Formats: sequence, C-alpha cells, structure tokens
Amino acid sequence: MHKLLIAVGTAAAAIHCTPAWSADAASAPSTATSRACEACPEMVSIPGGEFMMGTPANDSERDDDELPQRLVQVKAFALGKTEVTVAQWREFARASGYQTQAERNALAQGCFTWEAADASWAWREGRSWREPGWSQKDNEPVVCISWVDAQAYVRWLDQTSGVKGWRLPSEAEWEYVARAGSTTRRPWGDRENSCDYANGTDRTIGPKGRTWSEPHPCKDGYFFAAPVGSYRPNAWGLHDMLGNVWEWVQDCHLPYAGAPSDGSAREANDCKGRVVRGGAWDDPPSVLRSAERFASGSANRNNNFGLRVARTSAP
Ligand SMILES: [Ca+2]
Ligand SMILES: [Ca+2]
Repeated sequence: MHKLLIAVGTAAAAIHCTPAWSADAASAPSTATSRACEACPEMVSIPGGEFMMGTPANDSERDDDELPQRLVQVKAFALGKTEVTVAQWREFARASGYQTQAERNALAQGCFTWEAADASWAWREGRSWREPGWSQKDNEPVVCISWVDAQAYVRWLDQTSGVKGWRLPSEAEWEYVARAGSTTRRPWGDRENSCDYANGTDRTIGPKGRTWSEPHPCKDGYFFAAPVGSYRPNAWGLHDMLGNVWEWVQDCHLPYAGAPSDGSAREANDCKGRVVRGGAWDDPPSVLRSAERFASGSANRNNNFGLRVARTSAP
C-alpha cells in the first residue's frame, strides 16, 4: 500500500534564479547618474532601446520559463546604480515609521533566513532587515524585504523626494539593463567564474566553517552579502545586477507567451507570485545568469531578498 505524504505549512521557497550584464564598449551609452535627495538611491539614466529577452531554446542552462525568447522595446528610464542599502532603508524607516512585514510578523514569523548556525532555511522570529542573520554594515544591501515592503518604499520616495515616478523596474527593464548590450548568458560572457563581477557562492569560508557545495571556482571574501558596488560594474555602469541579493521587480511571474513587448510590467488578477531577479550571495553559478527568473509570494521576505528602484523619466 502506498502512503501519500502531503507537505503542509508555509512554503517560503528557497530561491533559484539569475540575471546579467555585458561589456561591449561600443554598446555602452553615456549613462549619467543623479540623486534626487540625500537619502535617495543614486540613479543611472538608461537610454531606450530594444533587446532579446529570455534565453535561446537550445541553451543547455536555460529554464523553461525563459522561453520563448523575444524582442522587447524599452523606453528611457532611470534605474538604481546599486541595490538599496541598509542606510537608505533605515532613513526611510526613521522618517516614515514604516515597519516591514518581517517586523510585523505578517503571515509568518519574522524573516525566512539561511543561517550559519544550522546551515538551513527557516522562518525565524525576530529576524528582519535590522538583524537578518549576520552582522550587516550600512553600505550592504537591505534584506528581508518583501514585494509589499518594496512598494511602500517607492511610494515614500514619490511622496518625499521632490521627484515623481518612483517604482520598481519591470522585468523587461531589469533584464535590458542587466544585459547592458550583451547577448551572452552573463554580462561578462558565457563563462561562470564571476568573483570579479558578482557575489554568489564561492570558496570563501563562512561562520562555523561553513562552505558552499557548488562554489564558483574563486574566492571573493564575502560569504553573505557584500557592500554594494564591491564588484565591477556592467557596461552601463550598474553594480550587482547579478548576485549579492535578489531584486524584486514589478511583474507577476507568468510564462513569456503573451507577455507585453513594450517593456511594461505584466500584471494579473489574483497574481500568485512576483518575480525576483539576479540571484544572490547563496546562489551557485547556474543561477547567476541575465535571463534567470524566480517567483515568490509578495509577502515573502528572505535574507537574500532586496530591491533596486526605478524611476520613470520625465517626458
Ligand atoms: Ca561570495
Ligand atoms: Ca543583485
């Protein structure tokens, strides 16, 4: 007789996905940067253009949700040069009084964290961006942020920065900038070795002697997140599009068939999961790719989830 085991409880989903950039100097636009207010993220002006989104069907590293590859047009907009930092989030929390879903124990206790103490993922009460499971510096990317929290942050920037149009990037905008003109799996090419370009798993030894099972064949000195901008920028001057922390985008996670080709975000009634992009400090080489995508519930917050903000350009 067969017994059917049914798993119950909250599936917080460990994350497995990725994005990237390119390094063709000829394709590099002149990307000016600006900062709307002292506490605001530094923004890079991204020129409009078109690119092939997704992965060719014959690429052995692709996942099925990266098909079909298709041509997408993106309008000019601005995107954060780095992920949002702990210092920037702290100023938001101080000025607005906003408490994250992790701090409010919304739908689950605390934050879903990987910790060196037991080398496993779990919901842990008391964990939030303030205390995510390792000691963070102010210039590291803020983590334990949900899609819902990210929406609160861009609303606050819109209301207080003196400049309008803040939002999360669309998935198409994100991949367009991650590629920065490249058509390879990663902005630096097809090869996996990424310690110069991105913070993923590597041969760095973690607390309690922890090591990663599928490390990049190099050592970058960061077992968890690294200060933003620690690695080389892509061809358009943005840092950490791949690796460091996963970045929320606006879109609902759906198959690409029928997706818009104008660079806009894909929404759906009763959306089951939002997209995160780029992979993180705990992701192996296979996940650190420009086209990698992963779905997560809008209230999920992991200690490898952060954000990068976008802004619609003034007409
Ligand atoms: Ca690393
Ligand atoms: Ca990132």
